[in-house]
Amino acid sequence: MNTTPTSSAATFFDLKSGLITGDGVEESVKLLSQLEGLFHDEAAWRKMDPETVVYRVRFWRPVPDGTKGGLFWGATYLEPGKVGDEYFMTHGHFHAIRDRAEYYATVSGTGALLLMNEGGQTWSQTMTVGTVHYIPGGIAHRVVNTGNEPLVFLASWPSDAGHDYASIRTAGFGKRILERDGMPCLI
Ligand code: S6P
Ligand code: ZN
Repeated sequence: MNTTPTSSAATFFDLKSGLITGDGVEESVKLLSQLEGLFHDEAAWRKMDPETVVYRVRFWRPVPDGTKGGLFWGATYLEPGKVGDEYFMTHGHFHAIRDRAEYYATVSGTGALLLMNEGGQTWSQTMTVGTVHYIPGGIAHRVVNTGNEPLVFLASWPSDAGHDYASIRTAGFGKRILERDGMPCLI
C-alpha cells in the first residue's frame, strides 16, 4: 500500500501543553453520555451532566486510515473528575488488528495506564510527566486520570491498527482504579 503522506507540511506539538496543531490535525471529543455502561456506579453516572467533556483527542493521520506500514500520532487531554468513586478514564480498546503495538508518553498530569490481555488479566503502570509506555500487540489499553489537573499524553500507533471498542463494552477491564481513603487503588 502507498504510505506516502498526503501533505508535506509538518504538524506542531507544544511541549508544555501537549497541544498538537497544524494542517490536517483532527479532533474528537468524548462526552460522559458516550461512556454509558463503562463506570461501575451507574446511579452516579446518571446524576451527572451528560454533556460533561471527559476527554479530547487531537490526532494526525498523514496517510489514510487502514494503510499498512504507516503511523499515526496524537495527544489525549483527559479531564480530572470522578463518577462516584471512579476516576475519569478513556473508553479503552484493543486494536482491531490484534498484533499492532503502540507508544504512550505522558506530557502532564498523573494517572494510570490500565493494560489487559485477551484473557482478562489486568495490570497498571503509573503515568507521570515523562513516562513512556510501550503497549504490546494484543493488549487492551485505557488511561485513568487520578490527579486534579488534566492528564495529557502522546500516542503513536500503526495506521492499520483500527480500534475494537465492542470487546471492552461487553466484557470491560478485569480491574478498575477506584478512590479509597482519598487514594487511587487498583481493584
Ligand atoms: C489510539 C490511541 C489513543 C486513544 C485515545 C482515546 O490507538 O490509543 O489515541 O484513541 O487515548 O482513547 P479511546 O479508548 O477512547 O480510543
Ligand atoms: Zn490504541
